[in-house]
Amino acid sequence: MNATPPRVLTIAGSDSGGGAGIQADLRTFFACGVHGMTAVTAVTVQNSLGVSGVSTIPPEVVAAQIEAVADDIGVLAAKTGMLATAEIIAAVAKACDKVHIGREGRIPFVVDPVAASMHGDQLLRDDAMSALRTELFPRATIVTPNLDEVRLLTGITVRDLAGARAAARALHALGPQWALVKGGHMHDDPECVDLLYDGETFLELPAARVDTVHTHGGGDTMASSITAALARGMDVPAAVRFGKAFVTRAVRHAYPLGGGVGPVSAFWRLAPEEER
Ligand code: PXL
Repeated sequence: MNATPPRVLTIAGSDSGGGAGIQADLRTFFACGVHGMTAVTAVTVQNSLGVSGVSTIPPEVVAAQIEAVADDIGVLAAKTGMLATAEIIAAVAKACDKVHIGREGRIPFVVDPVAASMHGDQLLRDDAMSALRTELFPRATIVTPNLDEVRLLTGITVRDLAGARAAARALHALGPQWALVKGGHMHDDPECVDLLYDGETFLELPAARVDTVHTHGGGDTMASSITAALARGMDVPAAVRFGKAFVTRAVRHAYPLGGGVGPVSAFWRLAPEEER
């Protein structure tokens, strides 16, 4: 018999264009050699030009997906993406407690507080941001906001490393074990410095900025590669270094798609060594 690979769960929305969301997560899980499972929260009608419709899944169906896979298959690490509504967030929090996902239950839990697409399409209702803060952040092993999400969550506009440190402190105070402030949206900075904080120590993770507009699904790819690494038993700093290296290569291999913004590409992992 073949060995069962590590099993991971994404709780997120579908992107019909295949660039971000559940589709990016599954591609990343595949490239990382882990078995990906899904609890779908919403179906977006989407192409490379943007989102033209959203249909949310009933909260009890989201919870049932989480419980079904956890009870039978088992989950070694989980992540969240687009959660859409406060009702879905409440159902996710309850289901995760039931199956021991999250810091109390000890199954690593990556909370990526997805608020909007790159085009500015809203993926989380206004009233749901506070539910994310109060219901999911205290359960998270790590939260992974970009700078737009940092501003919505904390009110802090990050312009430099000192601002990123203040934001990391404010995020950590909301209850996660670790906060990762991603610097990718600081567009005039030639480096994309991410800042990782556990309440005591700041770890700076720089990477050269890649000149491309095709970064759709970048945040999802980073959070899902961190999740895969945690499922493989890495500690949080090692998993974040792995995720940062994974997404940097994925941005370097991003490709055009349709008439708008193309996705980052987990395909780099399939390329010959010299082309990575
Ligand atoms: O990249 C964030 C994201 C997450 N989930 C879904 C999305 C997007 C961005 O467009 O569509 C479903």
